[in-house]
Amino acid sequence: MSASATMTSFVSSDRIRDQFSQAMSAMYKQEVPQYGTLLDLVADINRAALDAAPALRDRLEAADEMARLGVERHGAIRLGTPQELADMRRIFRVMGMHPVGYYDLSVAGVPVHATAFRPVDDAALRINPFRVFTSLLRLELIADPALREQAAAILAERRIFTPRALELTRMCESAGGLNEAEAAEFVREATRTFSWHSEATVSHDTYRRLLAAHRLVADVVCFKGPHINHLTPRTLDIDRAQAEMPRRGIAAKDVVEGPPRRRHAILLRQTSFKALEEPIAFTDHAAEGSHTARFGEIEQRGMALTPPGRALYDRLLSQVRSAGNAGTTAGDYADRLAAAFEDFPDDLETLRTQRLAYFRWRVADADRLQAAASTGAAFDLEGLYADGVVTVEPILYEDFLPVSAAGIFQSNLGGDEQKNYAANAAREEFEAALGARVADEFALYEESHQASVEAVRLQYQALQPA
Ligand code: OOG
Ligand code: NI
Repeated sequence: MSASATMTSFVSSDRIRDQFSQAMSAMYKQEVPQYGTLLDLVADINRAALDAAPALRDRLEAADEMARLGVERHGAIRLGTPQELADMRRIFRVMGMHPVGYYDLSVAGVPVHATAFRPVDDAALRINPFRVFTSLLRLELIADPALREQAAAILAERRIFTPRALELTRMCESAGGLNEAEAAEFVREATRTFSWHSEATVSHDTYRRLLAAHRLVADVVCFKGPHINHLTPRTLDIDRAQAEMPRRGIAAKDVVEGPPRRRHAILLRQTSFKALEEPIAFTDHAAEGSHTARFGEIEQRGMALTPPGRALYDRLLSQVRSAGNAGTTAGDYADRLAAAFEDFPDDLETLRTQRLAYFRWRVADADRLQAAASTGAAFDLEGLYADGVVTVEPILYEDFLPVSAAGIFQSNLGGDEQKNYAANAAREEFEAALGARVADEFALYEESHQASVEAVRLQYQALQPA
């Protein structure tokens, strides 16, 4: 068989990811029926938001976000060993998902560090932006050496991927793709890694000791695999979603994480419902227990910020949350948050000219572009913009926020324990375990911005007289 004949039979990684995200959603709906309620709620709110604001629909369509909105989700998993993380990267790569960003959660008292596996190029993001927030347990943060060793020994025994999932991954790596039947099988096999197991791999006593070290340690170490712990649809109005949850019998988290409500949304706002208490059987059958890990989350996405924009966001947020302030639980949190963010410009032109956010350029009026180019004048982007020939759209934020992630972890670990670890980011160890560097999110947004400028320039130049 010729190379090209083989090539044409490959399913694109974008389609495999799309199928995988749908399979995960179907599985989670079966496992956690409340997630299905959440999907209905978000679909209702998105429909109402679009009906109420035709301009919003136009803007989403112009930014190529309409088609992906209904399929858009993110999920989260927690891994136990460097080998699991390395294999996870290979499996996600089959689906066109690559590690972006490094998140140190130890600062927030959670003994993990993480990355987000997601598609990175604009075309792939348009098809299905499925992302998985992937944490790696940091056993070195467990204080008791005996318990630490026991946890490592338990993790060393488990195999979280099916042999066939790994075999199909190797086939994809060596051949350069998977055919239709292989891709379908790959999706089935990969999905199994993230399913729920109500039998723990340890005795009740071991579970209790690991739980005492940190609830998250028990969640990672005591099970056969990294059950998906939430899936998150994207809403166009998170405040309405937050208000609607209790009306549909869902116990919502107290506050929405992230920036306040604004005219022009920035970054990411998130809320969740409390983790379910699920019955667990232990190996010694000594006792029936329960475990709380799995929950549902809703997000609203806004524009990606540049490094100065992000620094401003971080400064304003920490001002609201710093010592001396009553933290997020106080009843006036939303008001204090809104007050602090009055210092963050909320009109697109200021955000653009002060370089606080990333924008994508596009031609607004092809006839006038032609007219401008035919004069032979040199390409002048700002001039064309001032004349309304080209326009900009904010670039959507595709990543996560460490402070918000910590809030999501905490509100779902059950109990109100607060462990304190010294802040110690260990990005190099994480990348060594991963077997790759994580991509820089800012570089990706900058690339997307530059590519849009280039595309407009090429269109202009093609219309210029020879
Ligand atoms: C991950 C929590 C972080 C988010 O959306 O920020 C997260 C976890 O609980 O494992 O999913
Ligand atoms: Ni999440």
